Amino acid sequence: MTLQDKGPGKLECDAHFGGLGPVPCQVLRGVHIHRHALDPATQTQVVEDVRAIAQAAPLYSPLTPWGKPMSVRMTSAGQFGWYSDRRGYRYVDRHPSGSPWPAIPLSILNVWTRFAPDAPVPECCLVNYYAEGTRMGLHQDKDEACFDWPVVSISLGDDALFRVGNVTKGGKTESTWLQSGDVAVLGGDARLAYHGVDRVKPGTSDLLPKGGRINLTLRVVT
Ligand SMILES: O=C(O)CCC(=O)C(=O)O
Repeated sequence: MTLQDKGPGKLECDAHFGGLGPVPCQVLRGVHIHRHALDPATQTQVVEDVRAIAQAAPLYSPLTPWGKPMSVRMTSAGQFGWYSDRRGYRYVDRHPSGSPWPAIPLSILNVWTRFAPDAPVPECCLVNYYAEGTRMGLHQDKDEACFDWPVVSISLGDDALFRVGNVTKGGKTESTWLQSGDVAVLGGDARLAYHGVDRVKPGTSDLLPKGGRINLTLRVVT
């Protein structure tokens, strides 16, 4: 992988993943954003598989530890699901209904293998559904036991304004629009970077018939 400095905030890399040829990549405060990494057919397949996940493990609105429902609705696939309520953020091995989480579909595991080829198999695929008007505040992904492995984040549907800060709270932040098919990798020095989604722009993709945005984050948990 070669990195090229194309001016402030414009570090670019030219990465070859899984023999599929170079993927244009922007590096934003250490987060590698692979533009248009998933072709339309793959995006359609992943959405179909996410639908099956949501049928087995319906979306719900987790409560923050302060008792406020999150605007983004969530569910998970894999051995563990990310969960939050008044007891705090954590991973749990069951959906709130009491059922185990469904397995992570192959179409999604393939994205992990392509962008995190050296990492163990992910144990959680968190599914975030952003309806119009929803957002996710700046936060770190730090509920995992080990930060050696990246978080691989897949965007599907409407564009989202993705904000990245620092590995400590506060300071300067920068944002970029994520589009359907983009894959962001938070790894290395950016594994614990604060990040969030300011807003979703309605009507910018026709992938999801009812609009909105799906984000999938794949993580090694234990
Ligand atoms: O929706 C996104 O692009 C980011 C999701 C996220 O930050 C998370 O699930 O921790």
